[in-house]
Amino acid sequence: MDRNPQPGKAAVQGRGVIARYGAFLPVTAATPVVSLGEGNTPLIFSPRLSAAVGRGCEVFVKCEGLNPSGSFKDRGMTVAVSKALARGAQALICASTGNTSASAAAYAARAGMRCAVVLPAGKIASGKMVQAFIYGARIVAIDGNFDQALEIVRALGARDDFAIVNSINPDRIAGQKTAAFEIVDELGDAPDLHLLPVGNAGNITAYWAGYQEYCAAGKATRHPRMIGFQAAGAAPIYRGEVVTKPETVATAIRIGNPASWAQATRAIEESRGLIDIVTDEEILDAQRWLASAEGIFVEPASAAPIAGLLRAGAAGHASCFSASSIPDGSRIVCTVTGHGLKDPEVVSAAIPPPQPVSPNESAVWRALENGRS
Ligand code: AN7
Repeated sequence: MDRNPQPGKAAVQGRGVIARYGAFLPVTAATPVVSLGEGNTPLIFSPRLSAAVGRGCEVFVKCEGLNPSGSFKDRGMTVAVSKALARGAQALICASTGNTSASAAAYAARAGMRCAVVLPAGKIASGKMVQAFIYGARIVAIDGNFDQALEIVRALGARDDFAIVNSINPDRIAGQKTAAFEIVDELGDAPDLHLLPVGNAGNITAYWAGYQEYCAAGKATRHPRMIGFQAAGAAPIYRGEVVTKPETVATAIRIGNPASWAQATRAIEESRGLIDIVTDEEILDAQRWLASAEGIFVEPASAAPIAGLLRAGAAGHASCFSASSIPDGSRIVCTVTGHGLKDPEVVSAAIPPPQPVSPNESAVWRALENGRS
C-alpha cells in the first residue's frame, strides 16, 4: 500500500486518482492509499459522432468503462475506501444497481476489508453480479428496488461499524471530480457541453464540483453546460416527482428517488444545463451505433447521453435537448460510464442463433457471400 507520495507528473499517471490529484482531494500525506490504478481513462475523439451532430462540432467520449472494475465508480471508491481504512472501519456496505457493488467489492478486497452489498433481486446485470461474487463480497438481494436498498443501507450504516460507500458518502463525490480534471487537463480548457447519464445523480454533482474547482484554481477559464439524461421510465428529476416503480433496460439507472437530487438540480441550474429523457429503444439503438460506428462498447445506461446527442443531431425533433441547445462549433464531451461487457444479456438477445457450416474454405466463403447479400 502506498503512502501517497507526490512524485512528478509522469510518475503519477496510471497510479490512481489520489496520486495524481491528491491536492484536490480530502486526503493527507498520512492517508493510507487504497488504489487499483483508477482514472487516466481515454478521452476519444469520435469522428462519426461529430459528423452526426454536424455544424463543426467536435465530440469526445470519456471512456470510464476502462477503470479497474469497469466503471467510473472506482474514482470515488479509492477515496472512500482509503478514508474508511484510515478511520479504522472493518467493513464496507452499499446499496447498488450493480456498479457500485462491483467497485466496492474490488476496493474492499484490495484493502483487506469485508464488504456487504444490498441489491435489487433480478435487476443486476450478470457481469456486475459476477464481480461482486469473485471479489468476495457478502451479497444480499432484496425483493425491492434500489431506492429501498439504499434506505436499508442508511439504517445499517448508522447501526454498526460499516462504512457506507454509496455516493451519499462525500468522499465518493470528491474522487469522481477527478474525471472533470482529466478532461480539462487533456483539452486545455473545459468543453462547451458535458453530457452524461443520471441515476442517483452523484456523478453529475461530482463533475460540476470538479469543473468549478478547476476554474477557481485557474486551471480552466470556463465551465460546460451540464446535460443529464435519465431513462424515460426512471426519470424523477425530469418529471419533478419520485418514481415509485422505476423501469428501464438500463438497470444501472433504474432509480426513482436520487440521493443527490438537490445537488443535481443545482448543477443544472448553475451551469445553465438541462435534464432530458431517452427511451429504452433509443438507448439500445445508441449502444449498438456507438459500438459499430466508433468501436466503443458501453453498457445501456452509458448509451443514454449518446442517444440524446444523436437525437439532437437528427434535425426536427422536438425535445428538451435539441440542435438549438448546441451552438455551431461546440466542443462536446460525453461520459460513457460503464463497460459493455458488464451486461452481455441485453445484447445476446439480439444475436441470431448460430448456423454452423462445414469446416472448409469454400463453405465459409459461401456463408460470407450469403451474409453480404
Ligand atoms: C454505468 O451502481 O447507482 O447518477 O448503484 O452504474 O452518479 O448514480 C450506478 C449508477 C450511470 C448513474 N452509469 O450515475 C450503482 C449506481 C452507470 C452507472 C450511473 C450509474 P449516478
